[in-house]
Amino acid sequence: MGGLSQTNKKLKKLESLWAGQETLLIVMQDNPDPDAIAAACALKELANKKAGITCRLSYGGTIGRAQNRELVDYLGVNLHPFNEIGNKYFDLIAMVDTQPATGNNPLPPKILPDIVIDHHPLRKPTRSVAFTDIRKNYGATSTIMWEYLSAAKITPQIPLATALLYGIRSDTQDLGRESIQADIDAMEDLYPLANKRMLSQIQQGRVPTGYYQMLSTALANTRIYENCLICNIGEIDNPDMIGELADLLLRHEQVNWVMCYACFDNRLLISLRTQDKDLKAGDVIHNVVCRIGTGGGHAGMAGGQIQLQPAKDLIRQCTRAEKLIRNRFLKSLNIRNKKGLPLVQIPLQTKPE
Ligand SMILES: [Mn+2]
Repeated sequence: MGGLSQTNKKLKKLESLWAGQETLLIVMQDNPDPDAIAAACALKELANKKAGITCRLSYGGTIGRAQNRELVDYLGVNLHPFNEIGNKYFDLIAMVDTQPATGNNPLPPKILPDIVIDHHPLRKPTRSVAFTDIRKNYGATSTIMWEYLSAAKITPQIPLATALLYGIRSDTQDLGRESIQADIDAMEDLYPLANKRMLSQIQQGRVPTGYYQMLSTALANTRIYENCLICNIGEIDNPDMIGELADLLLRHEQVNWVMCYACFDNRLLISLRTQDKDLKAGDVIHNVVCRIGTGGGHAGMAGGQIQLQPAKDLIRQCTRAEKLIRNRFLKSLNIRNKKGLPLVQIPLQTKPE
């Protein structure tokens, strides 16, 4: 079925679901990325314009990455931490770019949302949701949301168009990974509506010294095992960096697989990236976190998390979990050499002239 005719049908269903309702909570994943932020804003626009529904956008974790903060500022949208806003006072709950009980969003697993729109593979609990639109071949949820706006004949304002374009570009790495014709079409439609200068300003978001310190530590803690890299970032205050580093490391010319992990907020967070055509990152992450955490993802990228017990010795727990995920990861890829080599030599400090 073509994207737009499917979207038209879905839109009708959505309109009957939210008819007569007044408030909608839109839940994003923890540490929402540009795709999640743009998709949530687009759903808000749709619910506002088509049904006069008041929406609140909510997330877990932080808005850490400079580009994402820049994007939120530009959109002028209020994003509410879930622990401050809760879900009690809303007629409806929607989820975008994530699904119930995945472990990467703040909605308690007992609470089922009414609407789920996502491009990750369908999860079991999602089947019980009243309205779902899961298109796992799409490169971005922003592409799906752009189709909804088109079907509803809503032309987004410049900031929203810019955000949707950015959402698609960053989730597909400029169509370089896991994208389909629908993503290309959406980008072509959005391009004339977007503020290109603003887009490049957002992408070049300024960063503090700590960013380079983190990068330096992470590179020093990266080991190469045949065609795969494992990077231990250590403790971080900005979880978006895990995916950003994984993308950077996957550019290594000999590397097909990357696993990056870091400790954040009493959790061990993991990002996988691959160019492997035979084995999916989403399947490998399930092996890696089996029985100790949660995870999911696409063919080329996946993420997982392991909850640690804050009261107990965190460093020991972390070290044990790290060893386990490293071994499981290498085993999944049939890599026997468990020692690996440092990716880079740390140079001796040079004295100033
Ligand atoms: Mn996405």
